[in-house]
This record gives sequence, C-alpha cells and structure tokens, in this order.
Amino acid sequence: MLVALTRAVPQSISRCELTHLDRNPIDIELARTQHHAYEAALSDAGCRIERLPAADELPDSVFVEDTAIVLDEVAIITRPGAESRRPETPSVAAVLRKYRELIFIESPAILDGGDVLRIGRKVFVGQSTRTNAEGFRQLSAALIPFGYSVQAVTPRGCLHLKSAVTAFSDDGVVINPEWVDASTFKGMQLITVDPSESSAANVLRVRDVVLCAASFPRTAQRLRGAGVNVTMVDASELAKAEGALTCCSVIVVS
Ligand code: CIR
Repeated sequence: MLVALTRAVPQSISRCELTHLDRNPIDIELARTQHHAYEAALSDAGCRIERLPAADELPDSVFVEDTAIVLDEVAIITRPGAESRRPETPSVAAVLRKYRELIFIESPAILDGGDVLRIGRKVFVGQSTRTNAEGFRQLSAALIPFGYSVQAVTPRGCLHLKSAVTAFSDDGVVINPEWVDASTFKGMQLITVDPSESSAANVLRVRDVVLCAASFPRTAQRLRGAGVNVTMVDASELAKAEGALTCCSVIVVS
C-alpha cells in the first residue's frame, strides 16, 4: 500500500519563497483545482491520499516534499533551508510518526527534501542554498547504518537537486545536464530534457506510472519513446511558486 501525504494550497501562497523566478500573481483557485487533479493522478497511480492539516499561514506548506525524507526503514524530518519554512515540519512529524521511526536534522544543518534523490540504495544529496554540508553529514550519518550509500552533488542554476534530475525507473533518470553533471549518473539510462524545457527533469514516479508536467510535452514524448508509462498533470500555477511535481507529496510505503 502506498500513502501520499499532501497538504492544501494555503491562502498565503502569494508570499512564497522565490529564488530564481520573479513574483507573478498566483490564482489560488486554479492552483487548488490543479492540486486536486494532482492528488487524483496519485490516487489513480495507486496511492491513498492522506492530507496533512492545512497551514494557511505558512506560504510554502503545500510543498511537503521538503519537510521529510521517507525510506523503508526510517523517516528523516528535515530542517528546511528557508527559515520561513521551518514551522512546517512539526505537523509532518506528527503524521509520519504513525508510519516510521523518526530522525530529526538539527541546527546548524539545513536540508530540503527537494535536494534528496534516492535511487535504490543510492542517495544523492544536492548541496544548494537549501542544503549545507552539515545537512549532508547528518543525513549520511542517519542513512549509512541502513546500508545506503550517500553522495553529495552540486546542482547549479536551479533551486534543488530534483529540479535538475529525478528517476523515472529503478535505473533511469531524466536530467537537465546544464544544471547537474550527467557523469554523476553514469551507468544509468539517461534521458535529457528537451532543450526548450529546462525545468522538465522533475517527474514523479509512482510504481509503474510517471507523472510529467503538462508544460513539458516534448520531454514527456522522450520518456514515452523509451517505453515509460506517462501521465500528464497540469501544475502551472504552483510552478509560479517554484514548485514542481515531486514537491507536492511525500510517498510512504505502508
Ligand atoms: C520554496 O522556495 O521553498 C518554494 N517556493 C518552492 C519549493 C519547491 N520544492 C521542491 O522543489 N521540492
């Protein structure tokens, strides 16, 4: 059984953190409609949706991915790199306690879930404005005892490692090689984003389905050409808040 933790688009989303984008008006109703469609796609892919309590006063609270990393053996509660996002974690921890033993990332570490890419027993950790060397060190110390290998990677020109690369299968990644060094993933099947779709590397795999953002049809076509079972989801409103597909859920195997 898969559980997808999600959280509603908050009233305050227009005050979200922005790093690489200029602020543009966000249509909350449209963002909510698209977020419901995202939840429906996750449900169709086999997830039970469990909604965290809404947090209207926390502008980035819909982006639950950054607050926790859930593995089979344990869940890590992060310490988000943006100070405004740190109050998001206690309510996530309260729910995840039902499913896993918890390990907490502590100051002076910062770590965003968007920087953590797990492929099998390998964990790649982006060193970004949101994740520092101490965040990498604490995460490594938590995961190495469970037999994971943990490797630091430096993305450039994007918010998180998973803006630049995500897995579409057990050994395949979709990647923007301008944002992360492709040689890090040598030996895996690499599908590069279409050059006109720089943000298309963030796809969300749920079992044998891969969710792709509707704004990136050319990259989706590349995935389909490789035999991937693609479902398109329109996430254009939350993209104005620098959110992509993985950001809006935490998937728990229960
Ligand atoms: C932020 O800057 O924290 C949010 N506006 C966007 C977070 C997106 N999260 C993700 O890619 N994992």
